[in-house]
Amino acid sequence: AVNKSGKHTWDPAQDAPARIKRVSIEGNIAVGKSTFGRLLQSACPDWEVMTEPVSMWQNIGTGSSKDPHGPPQTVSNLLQMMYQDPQRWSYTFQTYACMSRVKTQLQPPPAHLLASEGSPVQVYERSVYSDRYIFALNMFELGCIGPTEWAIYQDWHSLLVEEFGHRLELEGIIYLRAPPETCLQRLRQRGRAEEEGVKLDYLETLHLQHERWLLEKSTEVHFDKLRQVPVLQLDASVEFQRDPLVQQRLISEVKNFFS
Ligand code: TTP
Repeated sequence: AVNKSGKHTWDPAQDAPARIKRVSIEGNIAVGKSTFGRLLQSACPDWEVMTEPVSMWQNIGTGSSKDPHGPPQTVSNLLQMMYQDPQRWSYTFQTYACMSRVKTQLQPPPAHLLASEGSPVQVYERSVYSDRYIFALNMFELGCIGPTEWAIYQDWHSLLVEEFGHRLELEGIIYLRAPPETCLQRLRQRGRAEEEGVKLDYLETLHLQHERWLLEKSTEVHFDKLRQVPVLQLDASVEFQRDPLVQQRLISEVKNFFS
């Protein structure tokens, strides 16, 4: 919508102005999605990167803090629970992770993007689609999400995507691609406590899920529009965190792809 002064405004019942592109960064655990998001954010003033709410999954408040006679407020670390007992907690984890993504993807674009005269882009770390076609599918194939849970997950996921329709759609995907061995090295370097037990074979299965979804365009992907979203594949096996030349090359690949 455009108000009297000619500025673009956000009507939550409507789609974001069509000229704001929505792009997600996808790739294996620890490949460097957050680092790359920060690079994009600083190199492109018209790009707004929405970070992934990992800390929300690590700190879920349980019990009531409002009722003085109620149980004391405690905090659950769902990420840790999922890694410690995947059979018990994977379905719950994916439900919560997906819900937090829907909330993020439905947020209005920030004012500076609405006001931008250039080609604004809203960027997400992962999406409701990787929730389903990477993690939940993987956990189902590993037997950590049971057939009944999987049927229910797919049912409500399809309902959400159909109901929120174009507000969850993406105009592009950046696929940060690196060998699982490189991701394991980066994962060990960052030392997130919950991930201590992650083994190479788990990263290998996640790598294959990314390849099936993003490169082979697997028929598992049920949304036709999603299968047509352009995918920019970037070589993230090179060290890009500290090398400004590599950073520049990657950023210009992204700018060219989305210009
Ligand atoms: P990632 O989404 O891969 O985030 P990251 O911080 O590892 O990414 P990067 O280093 O590339 O910036 O996963 C965060 C943690 O949550 C990781 O341990 C994997 C786990 N996870 C799941 O188990 N299921 C999910 O659906 C998601 C999104 C994450």
